[in-house]
Amino acid sequence: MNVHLTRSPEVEEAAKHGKPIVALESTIISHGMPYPQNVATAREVEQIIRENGAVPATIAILDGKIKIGLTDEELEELGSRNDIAKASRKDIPYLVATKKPGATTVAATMICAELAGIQIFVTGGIGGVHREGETTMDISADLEELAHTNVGVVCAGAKSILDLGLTLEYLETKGVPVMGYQTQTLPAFFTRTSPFAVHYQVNAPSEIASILKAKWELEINGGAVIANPIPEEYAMDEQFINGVIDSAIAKAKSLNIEGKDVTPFLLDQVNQATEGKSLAANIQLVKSNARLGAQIAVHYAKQTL
Ligand code: PSU
Ligand code: MN
Repeated sequence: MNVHLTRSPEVEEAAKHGKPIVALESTIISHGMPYPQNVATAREVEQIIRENGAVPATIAILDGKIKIGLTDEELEELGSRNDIAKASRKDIPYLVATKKPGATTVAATMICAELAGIQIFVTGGIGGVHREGETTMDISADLEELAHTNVGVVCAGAKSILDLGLTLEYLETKGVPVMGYQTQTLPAFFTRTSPFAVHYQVNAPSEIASILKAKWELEINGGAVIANPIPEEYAMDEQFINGVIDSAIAKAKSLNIEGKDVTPFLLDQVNQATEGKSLAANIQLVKSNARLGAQIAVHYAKQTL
């Protein structure tokens, strides 16, 4: 193991016995959801992964170490403190060396998962090309990470705070397969559909595991997006949520919000404007992703035996 990594006792035990492990990010906890729902959700998501036969490894940077798996106290700390850095690829060395706390984004979690030998990672939504990204150059580091780090990312698509069309174009250019779980259209996080098609429809966790295995056996480096639509009963009204998102983007623009603050600002605005309705949807889609991610990890581990 890399000297900068430490595994929680649960993850250590799982690794020793070759049990399937699922990585979880922590920016969603510190910057994606309000306290205390963030911590409660993180715990419930971990439990769903256990119930589905895998071991959860929530990843964060604490005390100069990349933690692969967090204790209950560490989860609480991460969720309740408001001085936790949002850690993407560029931030990992600084946070490790200065021993400052950081919550890992999709990009950073992929890096840490790969270092820890974990192939499957569950989150809510990935970052992407922001609207007007062609002029602002605001393109999430998540996309570049997907281009070269060997981790499968289970998500509910991407929020329409992004330009979903440009995001798909970018992923296609970088050779990142975008698979729709039992769907042909790219889900848009709060809603099950968007105007865009995924590259492939996949219908079973075992099928997804085989595709990932084939990719990496072929030494085609990079990640893959497994897009799992939010369960029907929790999906939000498309017009309503898109209206809220449009206002949030306008507000971000008028306040000159830039760089890494854009995404957390928009997420917070959307949460506030929907009075918790979007938070409830967010929580449910992450749980649904956890179920699917654990099932994929179980099949992946079987196929590598
Ligand atoms: N999108 C969401 N929820 C989130 C994020 C994105 O719907 O919590 C977080 C993830 O951690 C993602 C990061 O990796 O924001 C992307 O930030 P940026 O756009 O600054 O790269
Ligand atoms: Mn950005």
